[in-house]
Amino acid sequence: MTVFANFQPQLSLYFAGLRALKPMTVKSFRQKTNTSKAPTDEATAELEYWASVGDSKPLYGADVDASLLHKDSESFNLRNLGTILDLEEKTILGVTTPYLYFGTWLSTFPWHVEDKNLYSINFLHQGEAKFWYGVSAGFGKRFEQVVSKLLPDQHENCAAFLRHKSTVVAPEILEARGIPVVRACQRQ
Ligand SMILES: O=C(O)CCC(=O)C(=O)O
Repeated sequence: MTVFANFQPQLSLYFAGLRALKPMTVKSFRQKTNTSKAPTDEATAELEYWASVGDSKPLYGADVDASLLHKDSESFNLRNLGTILDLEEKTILGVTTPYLYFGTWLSTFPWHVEDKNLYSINFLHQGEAKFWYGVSAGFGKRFEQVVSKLLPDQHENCAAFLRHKSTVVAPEILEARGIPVVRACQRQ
């Protein structure tokens, strides 16, 4: 579950805490989350998202240790990508194994770089479009500086607070400070 609190009322800058809930079935997740739907038009959806996300407590079945792909599948098997990670003997959940995400309208994952600064691969099995924001690695330091300046208390508590995966910043805040943001809409 994602719990939102606005860091600064005048800016779209949020603390999003992922909180563990009791395990639930996919059926009950569906029942709990089928009340509101995203607008189909991407631009409207983006506007509505930023207008309402701060007041919402969206459920997100995030970081579920599972995969819908058959473990022996030879094509596009996220359990077996044939990368250098195959050499890692230890299991590192979400790194050497895939994570599964069950989302709904307003489900959000905070800004982050991937574990160990690795690349990430994401496959949308089913459902509505998923929207991504990204900042190129070349602007990574600047991103950290800008967000740290906007959140001095967080930065003082921990210089690596962005690693806590709990900060949600609207793209226009970054763009207004010279950080280009790329938008991608992922479909099934
Ligand atoms: O799918 C998400 O919401 C976040 C997952 C993630 O961290 C990633 O794939 O990079």
